[in-house]
Amino acid sequence: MQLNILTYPDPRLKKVSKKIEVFDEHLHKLLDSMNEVMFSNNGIGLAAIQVNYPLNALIINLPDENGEQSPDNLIEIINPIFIEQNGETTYQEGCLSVPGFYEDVQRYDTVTLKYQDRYSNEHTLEADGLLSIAIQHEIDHLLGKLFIEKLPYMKRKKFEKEYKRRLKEKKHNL
Ligand code: QAP
Ligand code: CO
Repeated sequence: MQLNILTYPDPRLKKVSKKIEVFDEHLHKLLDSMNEVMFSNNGIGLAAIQVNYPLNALIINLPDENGEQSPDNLIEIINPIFIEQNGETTYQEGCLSVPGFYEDVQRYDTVTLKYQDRYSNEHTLEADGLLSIAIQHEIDHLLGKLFIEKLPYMKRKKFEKEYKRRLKEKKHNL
């Protein structure tokens, strides 16, 4: 399955993703292909909508203490719902759909969520640290939101100016 990553300002990134009802081979193929495209682009998190499938599915694969990603640490999250969100933290985030940009974003410190795996089995997960941030970032994608929308006004303005400048530069170089 050949997947391409949508990048800002693609309007398809603004769609609200739909609940997954069928846990079949098609879903498994999509998740496997998402994992491939995330890994080959040096990502640690990816939502299905970023590859043009507006479905409530996301994957996260955080590096270990040696900075290495392992298939053992892949988490596949389908139809997530937050059941608790506590505290406050700030982290410099990036996104495969906003390549080359990193900015501080404010999030909850810890989250608890319910979700399903690829076989439709239900799980509850309590997350803190980088996992908590990654989950919140990816669930925002399911709602059609990007991290740049959480920036304070002036930082957002600065981002838009710089991003447009880089897009023009890229086009010019084609
Ligand atoms: C979301 O982000 C996230 O700009 C996943 O040129 C963000 O995988 C999880 C990436 C913050 C936890 C904390 C970004 C790759 C990857 C780029 C990513 C780039 C190449 C971002
Ligand atoms: Co993202």
